[in-house]
Amino acid sequence: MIEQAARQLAAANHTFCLTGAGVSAESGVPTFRDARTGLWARFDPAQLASQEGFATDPGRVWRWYMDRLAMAEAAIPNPGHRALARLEQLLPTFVLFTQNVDELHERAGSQRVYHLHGCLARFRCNDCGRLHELQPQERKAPLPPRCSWCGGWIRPDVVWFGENLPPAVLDAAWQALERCDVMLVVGTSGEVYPAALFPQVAREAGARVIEINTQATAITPVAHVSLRGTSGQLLPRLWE
Ligand code: BJW
Ligand code: ZN
Repeated sequence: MIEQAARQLAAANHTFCLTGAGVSAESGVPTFRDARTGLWARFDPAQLASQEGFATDPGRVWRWYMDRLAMAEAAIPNPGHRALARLEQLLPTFVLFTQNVDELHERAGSQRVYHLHGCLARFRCNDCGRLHELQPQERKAPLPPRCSWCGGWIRPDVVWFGENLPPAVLDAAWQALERCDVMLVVGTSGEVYPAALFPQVAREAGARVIEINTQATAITPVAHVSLRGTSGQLLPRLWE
């Protein structure tokens, strides 16, 4: 199975890779939907990852994200991240679309990375949208800082439920989906839209869909090949 996947990748003209939280699990960054260790097993997404939750208690949302940012910054890219950076070097038309907000792909050396759900370490005003650089002490404050332009709350530049994905990133994704002949889907449950639609769209446009995950997911029925195991173990074997 893995040899077949490796052959398909080696022969691909355009490879679209979609990653999710599972890729960072081996770096110690928790996933969202793991029944025991996932963030949503311990925290309520409606309170923390929505405009309503932020309006209700901006301090709670801010502190939760700043704790996660500190964890992400302390994490180290794992062999799965490094393998994807290597694949990008080997395959000139490889593009990576990630749902992850931790930037471990970039820290592993990936350069063609599109962030579908934003980045934890970037900050913008919730009202006027302007980007802000923060001082270290502002991150540790119990409440989010205020925007120097309009006075609105500053928030991490991530995409909450009910919010649109960055239009330029989504446009790039739809275009790449039309072109790709191999899609590699790694470490995502395929529960969150619109990213969850990508494998089906690619397949309908003629791509081979290869899934890497420790378990079956909503993507599995759409995949031509499903490889079971961790991304850190399987991804480095894709060009052997
Ligand atoms: C391993 C492993 C190892 C573990 N190796 N594998 C159509 C139908 C129904 C609903 C909607 C729809 N269109 C839009 C919606 C609403 C909503 C949605 O999708 N809801 C569903 C949950 C039903 N979507 C939105 O609101 C999106 N916006 C949007 O569409 O705007 C237009 C619109 C609005 C309203 C209505 C209609 C249209 C925005 C979605 C934003 C998602 N945000 C979050 C939080 C980001 C900030 C933060 O980090 O806090 O993004 S939610 C969370 O889920 C996070 C993730 O990026 C995302 C996906 O999770 P992921 O990466 O798949 O992680 P897990 O935990 O689910 O899975 C991990 C996988 O790894 C598992 O399979 C494991 O087995 C595996 N694994 N270890 C390999 N070592
Ligand atoms: Zn502002």
